[in-house]
Amino acid sequence: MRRPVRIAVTGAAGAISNNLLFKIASGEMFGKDQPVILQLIEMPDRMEALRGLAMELEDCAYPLLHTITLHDNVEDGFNNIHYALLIGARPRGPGMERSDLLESNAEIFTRQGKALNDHANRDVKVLVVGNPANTNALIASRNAPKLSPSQFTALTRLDHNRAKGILANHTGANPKDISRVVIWGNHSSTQFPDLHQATVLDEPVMGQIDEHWYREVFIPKIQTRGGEIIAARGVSSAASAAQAVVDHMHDWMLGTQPGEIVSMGILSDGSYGIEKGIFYSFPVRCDYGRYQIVRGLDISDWSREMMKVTEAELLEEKAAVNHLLPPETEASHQNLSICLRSGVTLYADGTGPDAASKYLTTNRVM
Ligand code: NAX
Repeated sequence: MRRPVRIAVTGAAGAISNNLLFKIASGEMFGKDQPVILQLIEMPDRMEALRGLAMELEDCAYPLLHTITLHDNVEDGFNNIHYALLIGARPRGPGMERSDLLESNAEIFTRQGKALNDHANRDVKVLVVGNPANTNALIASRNAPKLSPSQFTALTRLDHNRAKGILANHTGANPKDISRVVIWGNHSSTQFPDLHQATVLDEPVMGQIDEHWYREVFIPKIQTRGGEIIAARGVSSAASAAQAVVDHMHDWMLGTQPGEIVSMGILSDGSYGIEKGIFYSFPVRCDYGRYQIVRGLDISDWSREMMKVTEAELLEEKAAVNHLLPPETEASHQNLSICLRSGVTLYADGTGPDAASKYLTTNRVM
């Protein structure tokens, strides 16, 4: 049996977490041989609800659930963690402007970035879920000078999974037979769900769907799916978001399927002409806790325009919080090279300068 890993979850008594924690404790995220310690963090007034949730987790008698600890502050909650799932965020209230939302979350994620820097394991891997997820990830990362920006990611896997699920429904295929879907950009309605390299049973998707349906129905549907769910349910996506968190972390640590691409919000290194220094969703492959941007995908002029629209929104978000970003981490966020993040550059067909070299194949030592 492996040594347990420490996983911190913020917003732990919230709706996403209510669905997520049971999946983590049952081994769905990191495998059936990986014990977990859950360090659950909530606002002080939600601690009683959190205690109830912890009792339920205990009552499931999960063999892999080593310990649960409850915290009303991130400084304690992040102590020695290997993983941080940052779900809690300030929701948009009535009459609140977008810039107010960005600012109030900036406070939360500044504190969390600092707490990760000071209290987490040096190798901590961070997933930001709380919205605006991409810019919150940037704020946390910029406030953690001792950590590499490559340790921070933002969730766009829900959008990725939505694209697969809705395409499966449209084509009659099983989602498992759909590959190489890509979400570019922001987790917002400007995101670009790209099917140009997607396949169904190894055949290009674009040859099997109507271009008009793709542009006029599919893309807006993915972009506004979150709102559609709120309108129908009265509350936002929770179970599907929890599944996306599991998939994101699972693939990051245990690897993507051979030939598969997944979407992750990560610090742009300038790939595909996207401005450096923002957290942008790219096509990636993962292996043993590393991820590489899949390079060399064909981008048409139309796609490039779509990618630029969502890039522009992220640059605007960054500009709105720029005065809150510490200047001393500017350089590290402008100069993240692919090498630092991955060691190798992979191309769309799986080859690359280092294609012959083997990855590290030992189990990760915690
Ligand atoms: P809930 O309102 O059900 O739960 C949020 C919980 O976070 C609350 O219990 C609250 O007390 C807690 N919280 C707030 N600030 C905190 C802080 N500073 N420290 C610790 N806990 C804190 O929301 P839920 O439905 O769980 O959604 C959580 C976040 O995920 C929201 O920001 C939401 O917009 C975002 N989402 C992001 C998605 C993505 O794909 N990136 C998809 C799903 C979701 O919309």
